[in-house]
Amino acid sequence: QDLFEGVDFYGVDDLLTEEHKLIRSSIRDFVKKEISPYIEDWAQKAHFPYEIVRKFGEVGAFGPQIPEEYGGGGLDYISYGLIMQEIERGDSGMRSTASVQGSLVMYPIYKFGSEEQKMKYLPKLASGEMLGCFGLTEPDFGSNPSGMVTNFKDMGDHYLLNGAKMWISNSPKADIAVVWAKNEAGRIHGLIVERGMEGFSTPETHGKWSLRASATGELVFDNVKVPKENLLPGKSGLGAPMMCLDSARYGIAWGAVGAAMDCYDSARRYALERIQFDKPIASFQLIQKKLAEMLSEITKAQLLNWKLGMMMNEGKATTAQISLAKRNNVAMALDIAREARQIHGGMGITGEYPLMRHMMNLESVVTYEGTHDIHLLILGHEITGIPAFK
Ligand code: TGC
Ligand code: FAD
Repeated sequence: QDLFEGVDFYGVDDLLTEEHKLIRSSIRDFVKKEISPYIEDWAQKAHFPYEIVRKFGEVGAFGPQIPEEYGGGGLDYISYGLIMQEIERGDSGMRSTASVQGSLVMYPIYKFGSEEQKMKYLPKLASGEMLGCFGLTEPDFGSNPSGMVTNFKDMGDHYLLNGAKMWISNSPKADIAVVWAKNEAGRIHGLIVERGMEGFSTPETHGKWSLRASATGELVFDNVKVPKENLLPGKSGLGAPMMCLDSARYGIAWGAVGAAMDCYDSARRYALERIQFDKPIASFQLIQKKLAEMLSEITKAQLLNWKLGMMMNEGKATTAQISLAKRNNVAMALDIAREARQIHGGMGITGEYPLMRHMMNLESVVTYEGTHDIHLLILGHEITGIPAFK
């Protein structure tokens, strides 16, 4: 049974509105009912539960920050963060499905798309009638996306797209892909590629030890004819996908706190119940130290998220501020998952408890959307004015 009630040592709830709390409790209930009872089984079997897509649509998990006129939730960034936090409390792979759809597929169509593109895709993506994915990373260009070789040529009445993307969340099941590719002049543009276009395939990536309940795959383009109206007209250059990443990284900063809370909550309960040397292990100082440090780090991360969310609401948050939160909170969650796993002793390696699953998931989260070290370099750039990437 899922007994989770949230972690709030500093009364961070006082900073939330009644609407924020209602949204959080509806997503928390959704996770308890639709994700927690099944997630271990899905993860053990490396099964992506496709039916969750419609359910996420119904509960408002897709594009909560997109205006209502396009089917989104019309909510603020604190609400968006809370939704990501609650879903990732259930599982990082489930949060991936939701955050890719909202921040990496709906956001670029909303921000850079034509009115026709917005009306055609956004309501269906919001409701879960359609699933999308985001293709930036390539086999030879991960941290350095500006080197991408996927390209399109202007053939007069259409574009001809060639290349391949790798490590793409949702790709094996996606109806559309927002793909970043270079034109003949080497300028990066976004294109909407639809399943069924000739020469477009999405082979699944198997054998992952992480995000096992999320479907990951490639995007392969072999002379794909893309209609001209599928180019996102609003922005070109690397800045366009990077703006999407700002929004998604923000959601991850909140999501990671959800995973950390779940590990802490499980460790606290287990430590109080598990007897060794005739006492609950919670009575030993070393266990108390672990729990106290977990609570301290979660509390700091909650405050960081809330302030960052307020800056996002005002449109003032910078890429470096988002990097700081993504980097800090994911590393914090990974450390807590490892410590919580130890508190559970041997039981911690089983699917009876969520620790090992969170821990393995977070190894992806600390890598995708910019690795831990790339975010450090983004901060280094901000501090010194000197980019150290190349
Ligand atoms: P750099 O020279 O710094 O910038 C190139 C151009 O882009 C502009 N720009 C931004 N614009 C708006 N917002 C941002 N956040 C921006 N960041 C950069 C910049 O101003 C410049 O514009 P212009 O007009 O001067 O040309 O670029 P660089 O090539 O040196 O690379 C910088 C670096 C390393 C920081 C960046 O490329 C990076 O962040 N790399 C990490 C790649 C990454 O995060 N990939 C994520 C792939 S998607 C994913 O992982 C989804 S997982 C989802 C899930 O399952 O939940
Ligand atoms: P590399 O860039 O090869 O990095 C390898 C190592 O080198 C890292 O430790 C890195 O920090 C380090 N490194 C690289 N450059 C430097 C430098 N200049 N200085 C110091 N160290 C450096 N991408 C998408 O486009 N869409 C998705 O939906 C998506 N989903 C994903 C899902 C999963 C499960 C995973 C694992 C990845 C996903 N990604 C996705 C890709 C992800 O964004 C990349 O894996 C990530 O950006 C890192 O790229 P890479 O794996 O090629 O590693």
